[in-house]
Amino acid sequence: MSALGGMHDVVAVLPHRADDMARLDIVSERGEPIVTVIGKYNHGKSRLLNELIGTSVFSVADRRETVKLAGSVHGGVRWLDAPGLDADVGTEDDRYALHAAWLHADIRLFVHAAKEGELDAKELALLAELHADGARSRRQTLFVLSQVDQLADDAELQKVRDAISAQCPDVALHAVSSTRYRKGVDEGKTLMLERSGMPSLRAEIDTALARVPEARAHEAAMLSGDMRDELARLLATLKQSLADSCALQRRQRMAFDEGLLRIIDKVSGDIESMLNALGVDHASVPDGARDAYAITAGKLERAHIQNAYSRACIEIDSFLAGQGVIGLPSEQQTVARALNNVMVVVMGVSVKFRKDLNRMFGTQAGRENMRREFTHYYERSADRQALAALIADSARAIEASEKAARVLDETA
Ligand SMILES: Nc1nc2c(ncn2[C@@H]2O[C@H](COP(=O)(O)OP(=O)(O)O)[C@@H](O)[C@H]2O)c(=O)[nH]1
Ligand SMILES: [Mg+2]
Repeated sequence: MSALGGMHDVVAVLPHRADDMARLDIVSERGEPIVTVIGKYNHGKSRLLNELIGTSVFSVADRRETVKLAGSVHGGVRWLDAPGLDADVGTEDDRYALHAAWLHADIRLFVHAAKEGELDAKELALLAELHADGARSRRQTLFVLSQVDQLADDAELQKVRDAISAQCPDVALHAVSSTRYRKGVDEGKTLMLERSGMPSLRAEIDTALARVPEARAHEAAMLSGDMRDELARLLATLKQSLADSCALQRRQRMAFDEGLLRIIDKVSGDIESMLNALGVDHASVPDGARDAYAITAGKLERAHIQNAYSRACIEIDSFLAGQGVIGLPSEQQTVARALNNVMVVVMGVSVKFRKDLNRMFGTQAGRENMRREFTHYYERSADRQALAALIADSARAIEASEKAARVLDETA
């Protein structure tokens, strides 16, 4: 059961914080403190846990045995047996279990068998990582030098201690032998029991356990504080970019509105002067059959009007093209490509009569209609739509981040 509602809301916004959220969830649950063994396989991890608990819960073998993360609660502590840390046998399951061990542990028992002597590169790297994490999270790591009965004598043990201390100077080594401990318990040999190192390791673990509540509180505050800071920075960035996009959207629209008014006024003015210069209206006088091949006054005027109209359309069209209104929105397009043109849709293909030009350019209603229609297509153009989508995305991201921030605020 998760202690944190809305964990997904945070991970959705900060995906790289999934582990931190999982850890925050664990420390917020206020379950038993968790002690986990970590180290290479066959170094006596499972057996160590069994002896610490006092019963054989975890399977011990010379083979590589512990694959899954196994856990057991004893004396108010959850003990976790992690799979061995071995590069050559690292399956997907192992990595998952190791990862889980890392996430769950409040106290890490780093186990290294004495007979192996020095730490190898992989162990050193892990130990360094554990200590770096400990400095940040206050999670504790105890170094257990295991199976010390396998060394010939105390001088041998001292050699191993010296070698490891040279590798990691600030680390306290807890030398133990599970075999000696078992023998001491079974045969009632107090000295053997003391020499197993297990009672003093157990005392160290108890001291560390006493510090877990304080460490968890620190870790919870640190994790939620870090993530809230990160969210606050993210929100500031998102809000700034939303504000920038909205300002750009307004600026573009103002420039378009101004430009469109100017061009409509200009072409309307040109057409008005052209119409004023014309004399008698010949265009509306229909041509008779005998005029089929003659140049009539009516034909001339119609050609004149069509010319003026085309010029006006070209001027408006080039303004629109400069504003990114290139063609019709995709859902409005037809198979006839020549018709996929905003000018054609708004203005029609041809105009032959003075009254048509007047209706379009000479009246307030006609000019208002052009303004409304062209503005509509401007807002439907690709660039404007992309900007609107960007704004919608930013708004959604801000909403999601604010939701995540509320979840984290509840943990504070
Ligand atoms: N001599 C000796 N053998 C041990 C000791 N602890 C564990 N072993 C043996 O080492 C082998 C591996 O132990 P295990 O706990 O399964 O190691 P793990 O793979 O790290 O979990 C087993 O055969 C254990 O019986 C110890 O303190 N002394
Ligand atoms: Mg094991």
